[in-house]
Amino acid sequence: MSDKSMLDRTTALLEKTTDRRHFLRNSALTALVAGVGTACNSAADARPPVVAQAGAATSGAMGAHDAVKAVSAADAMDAMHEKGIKAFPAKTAGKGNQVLAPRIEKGIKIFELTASKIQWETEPGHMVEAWAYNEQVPGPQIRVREGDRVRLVLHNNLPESTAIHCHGLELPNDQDGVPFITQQPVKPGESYTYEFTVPNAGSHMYHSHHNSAKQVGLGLLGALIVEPKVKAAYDRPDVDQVLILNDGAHGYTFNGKSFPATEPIVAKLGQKLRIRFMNEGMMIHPMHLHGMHMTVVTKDGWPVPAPWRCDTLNIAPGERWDVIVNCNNPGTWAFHCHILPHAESEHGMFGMVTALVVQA
Ligand SMILES: [Cu+2]
Repeated sequence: MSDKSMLDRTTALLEKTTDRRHFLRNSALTALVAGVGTACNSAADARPPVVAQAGAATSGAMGAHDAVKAVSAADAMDAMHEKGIKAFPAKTAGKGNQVLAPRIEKGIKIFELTASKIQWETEPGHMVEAWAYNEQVPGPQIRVREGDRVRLVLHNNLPESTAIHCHGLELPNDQDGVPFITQQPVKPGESYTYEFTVPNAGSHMYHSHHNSAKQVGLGLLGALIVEPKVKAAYDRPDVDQVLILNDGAHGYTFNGKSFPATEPIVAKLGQKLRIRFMNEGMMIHPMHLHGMHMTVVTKDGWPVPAPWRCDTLNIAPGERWDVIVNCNNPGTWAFHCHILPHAESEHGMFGMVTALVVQA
């Protein structure tokens, strides 16, 4: 193709301003062709007519040929990004963090957890080996009340020993679930029973405390939520959402799924949303919400001295942070980890990305 015909094609492209997408693309292209280097130019409105700019292309930083090539490469990349977004929320087999109803015997709430090896779909078509409680990643959500008598029965169907630690509960020492410190490991094929009176309220977790970098990374974890005896205002939200972060063998996940298979959080305009962030991974994840701020109300289950506001909140391994979002801005808002390689690549968004949908 001669330089002249490429220039003609560029000019023709620039004149096709039929929709916003073309307009945006052409703005970028015009800027490139004119050698401006950026579409975000405060003098954009004062630009000379398109054809005259295109005529200057040969002396610009990027020639017309390069500009056409760049647009074509950008189109290919944008198509991949668009495909991922359009797929959201993508369907996958299996759903973790489902509330587990206890069996009640003589006033004791009994929860049975069976640890076994399963196949888990983190995103469409991506099957991974998981070590899971009751075939869920995260394991079933356990919800109890401050002062409840609770029995946790662990059945180990794994090829390794394991144990359960209730992370955040201030239990008697012998119920702490740490092999060789407070108990013997629970061998393959064995069962083990924990029993205690729930001492402190808040957003807590249960997880393996044996070979844990591997076992928790593979999915042996879950939310353990303790309702307080005396409720604060933030204990009566319209929507209560657990968001467990993990970054082990399954990649970057929210509640066991990667974007576009993560679940959107949905609230109606004016509703109060409580998000219970829990980090079961090995890295810090600064969670960033678009469009609205979060008000931090508890840390590791304890009320903060004074609630404070932010739009980006670091969630370190082992931490739980509870926030309230006043859903006052309608729309679909990106909600993601802001360590960008945990959320986006050349191929589009992945991993720790979801959306808060505020319905008007
Ligand atoms: Cu992250």
